Amino acid sequence: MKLYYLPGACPLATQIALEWIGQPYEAEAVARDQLKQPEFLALNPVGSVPVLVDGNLVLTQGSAILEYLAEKFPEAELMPDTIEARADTRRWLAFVNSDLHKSFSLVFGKAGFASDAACQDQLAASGSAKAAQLFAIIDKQLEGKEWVTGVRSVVDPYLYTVTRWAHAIKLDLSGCPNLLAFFDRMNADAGVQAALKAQGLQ
Ligand SMILES: N[C@@H](CCC(=O)N[C@@H](CS)C(=O)NCC(=O)O)C(=O)O
Repeated sequence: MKLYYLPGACPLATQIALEWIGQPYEAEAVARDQLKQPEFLALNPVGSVPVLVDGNLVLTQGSAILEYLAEKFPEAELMPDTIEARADTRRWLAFVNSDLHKSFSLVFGKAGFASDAACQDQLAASGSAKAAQLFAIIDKQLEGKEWVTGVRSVVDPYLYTVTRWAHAIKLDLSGCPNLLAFFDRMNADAGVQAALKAQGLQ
């Protein structure tokens, strides 16, 4: 298995999951300017990471990759057994992937949505405000829980990754004590530390 990533971007979630799974894999950093070059576009026509290559399978979209890994390696217990618990896990995965991650796209990818500097600032401000609202929701969900759904799952590395972004843009998370405690626990996790080290982030 081979993971293509940009250091600290959303494939960090995939790499943490791979570390938790504990099977051999390779990881290759892709330079940002390579993402839109023909060689990489042949892997992912969108020109974004993560991309996971496993034998003949070339898989894109972080949430699909996380679910694939959880299904391929059930012994890692990153997806629960019952249909209801799996649905709940997918719901929080979608929340992080489609809602939280997307609000950061307005911050980090603002130049892709507007050319005017004032519009870009407005987009970044709206994205940050939306992220803050969404973090407050997931903070409530984490109340009394070690993991987002109550048990460790593919959601946790993704939430950790976007919370790193929140810290990077100095988003005020002081009203989210459960999220901050979750972030500290994840920082202390051996798999998280291994993934950070592999991506040159510590
Ligand atoms: N919908 C995709 C989005 C992936 C995505 O936004 N990747 C970012 C990094 S977090 C990226 O590659 N950005 C570089 C670019 O789009 O040029 C997914 O969930 O995997």
